[in-house]
Amino acid sequence: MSRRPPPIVRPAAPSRPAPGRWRPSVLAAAITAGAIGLAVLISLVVPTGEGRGPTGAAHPDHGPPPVRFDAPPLPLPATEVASTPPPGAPPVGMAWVPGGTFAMGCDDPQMVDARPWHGVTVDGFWVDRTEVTNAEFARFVEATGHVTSAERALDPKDFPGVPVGELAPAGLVFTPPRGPVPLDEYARWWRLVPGADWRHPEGPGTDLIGRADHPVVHVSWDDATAFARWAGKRLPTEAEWEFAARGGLDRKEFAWGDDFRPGGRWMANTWQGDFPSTDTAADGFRSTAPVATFPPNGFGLHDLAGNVWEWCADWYRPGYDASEHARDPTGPPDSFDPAEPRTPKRVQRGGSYLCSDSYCKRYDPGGRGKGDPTGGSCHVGFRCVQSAK
Ligand SMILES: [Ca+2]
Repeated sequence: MSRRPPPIVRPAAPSRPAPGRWRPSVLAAAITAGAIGLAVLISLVVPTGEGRGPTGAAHPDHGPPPVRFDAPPLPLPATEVASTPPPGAPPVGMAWVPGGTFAMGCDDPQMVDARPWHGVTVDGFWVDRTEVTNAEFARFVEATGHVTSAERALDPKDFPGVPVGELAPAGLVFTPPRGPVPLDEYARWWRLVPGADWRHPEGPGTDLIGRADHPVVHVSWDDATAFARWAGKRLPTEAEWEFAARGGLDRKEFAWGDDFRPGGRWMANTWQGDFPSTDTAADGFRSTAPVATFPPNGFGLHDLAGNVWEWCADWYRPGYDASEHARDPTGPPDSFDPAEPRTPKRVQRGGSYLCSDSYCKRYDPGGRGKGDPTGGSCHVGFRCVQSAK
């Protein structure tokens, strides 16, 4: 039984800034400079426009979030998986999650945005057993001609005076430094690489050979929702995602229980070694792993922890309102990220192959990530759900 030392939990990795919301000279500089990368981008860029809420209305200049952090939490219900039978034969690649009541969130003092525990009830739903793969995404692109966010050049109209060549499509690629670096300096390991996209995960010259069954990456929330519509599905709500991830267990540390490596077995594709310089890949994978390589959880679902972050439908706001028992919650009406107040964010869940207990332990079932809906990176993907009919 291996229990690890208390983790240091840091913010989830950023995603590519949204076209049209960033000062072009800095974006251009970041693209041109390459290795200077994201921290420069984050520290210097000034949003040039307001974000948009789900209705398309201008996003307000955010004040404090409406979440009542000081509200006394209600008594937590015991996790109870409903006995609702599946409404029919399972759609291809999907599993039935019968719904039920559970404790959502966590009490980890280092994951403030995922607190507190609160009672939630969800109805039954179908969910993809695995993350959407490159092969599945390729079928979608072939059928629809969809061009992903990372494959689109920034519109010169939004960036007058910037050479067109500097508005090239680009994706964020993890590039490990040669040795230890300060863990608050994203630029040391993230590069905005022109030409990096879902077909070229590490940039020009890379491809998907041998990776058909790996999760698709460099997909934005917009790309994921487009895929879901095409497939007759939708993205999970955050509550659905977490209920599915917990696999019927009650407040366990991991999607499979409280032991990170039961019987010495690796249960997820995460990072081993010193982040961000040395991944020993003791679990067998230094980047993405084929989906379903690791054991399923109690609902028969794979990779709810690690491999790639997964987009959820909800807008992101830190914390939860624990003052009432929510039923099939769909999240807050709009977004607020204190770290980037002017950039609306959608929720990501599950952590990735870059998550390490020495840096970011957000592969816990209650851990939360966030991202600009028009952005993506080399470790963000998704899975879909389908409502019961
Ligand atoms: Ca790994």
